[in-house]
Amino acid sequence: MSRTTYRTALLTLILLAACSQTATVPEATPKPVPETAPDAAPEPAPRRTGVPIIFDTDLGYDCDDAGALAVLHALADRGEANILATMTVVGDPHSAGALDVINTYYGRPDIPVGAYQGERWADARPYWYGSATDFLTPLVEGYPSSIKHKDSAPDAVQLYRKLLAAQPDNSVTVVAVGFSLNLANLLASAPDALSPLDGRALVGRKVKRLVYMGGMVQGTRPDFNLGDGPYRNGSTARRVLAGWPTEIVFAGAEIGRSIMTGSSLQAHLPDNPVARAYDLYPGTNRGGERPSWDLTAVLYAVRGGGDFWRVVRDEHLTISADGTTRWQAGAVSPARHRLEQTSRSRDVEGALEGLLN
Ligand SMILES: [Ca+2]
Repeated sequence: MSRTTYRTALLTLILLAACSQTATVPEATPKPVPETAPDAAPEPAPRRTGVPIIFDTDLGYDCDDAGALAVLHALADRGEANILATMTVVGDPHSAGALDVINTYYGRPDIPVGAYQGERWADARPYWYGSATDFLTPLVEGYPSSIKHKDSAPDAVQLYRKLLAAQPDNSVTVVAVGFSLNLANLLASAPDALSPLDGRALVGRKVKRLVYMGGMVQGTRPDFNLGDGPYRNGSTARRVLAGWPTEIVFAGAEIGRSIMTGSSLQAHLPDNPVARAYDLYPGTNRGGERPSWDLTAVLYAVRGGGDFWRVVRDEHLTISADGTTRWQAGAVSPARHRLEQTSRSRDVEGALEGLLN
């Protein structure tokens, strides 16, 4: 028998045996169809990948904080960011609830929300545009969330300490897109049951980088996030600038100012609470857009500069007594860097709008 003939005969035998076995297997008994569909199997816990982020915001002063959180959720959906917590530094009682609304809408209702719980701000004072009540209350009352009032949210500093203590060393990126009070209070916090380290040592061990929306280049007026004013205190910003033990990368107001976003979100997803925030906020332009100050800080924190920005590493920041910021030649340690845009604003707009929709 030639080798080819032998192989053919062997294959034929194998096939016959297989057919024979198939013929002797009894027909499978069909499973009865349940009268009611069984509960869906529990979804496996989502894999937490991406840059671990703590988002610290003054949501209530502007709608771009809401847009920034939407961008962060979109990056988390893509596995690029892992949102450890969202913190508000705003004294308004509804700011924490609005954060919880947005986290819940994007399918992450379990993200911890911390709130500034220190001495009460004068809640009746006007905001930059309108009032926080006009802006935040419809979000909290119109959408599901487990937190409605800051009294049911943990203290921001306590939450920072608890979360940081549980993270790997040198791993966490803090993105601050509001005032500096939570960060200053964290640095000043004492060892406790959550961590044997004081705040500065805890940050130094666990935080990799702080990305701060603020620190405009050669400002001619007090910086909105780092200067003095209602609901904020420039002295806390100077304490953070001097005492924060890791690198800080600042995205000054000039970075997001000409990058306009928000209108497509309102057009495509009008029921989205972030679209509602842009609609309610009195400072949006006629097309429903707002500069992307906070959105750009989040995008840099997760993706780095990419084609959009370069990091200026040979300067350092000073904050004058009135909160005016200046960048001067000469690097310092720990590093205080700033972003400089290297691309067209519409390219960044396209990237952000692609994430928002
Ligand atoms: Ca902000």
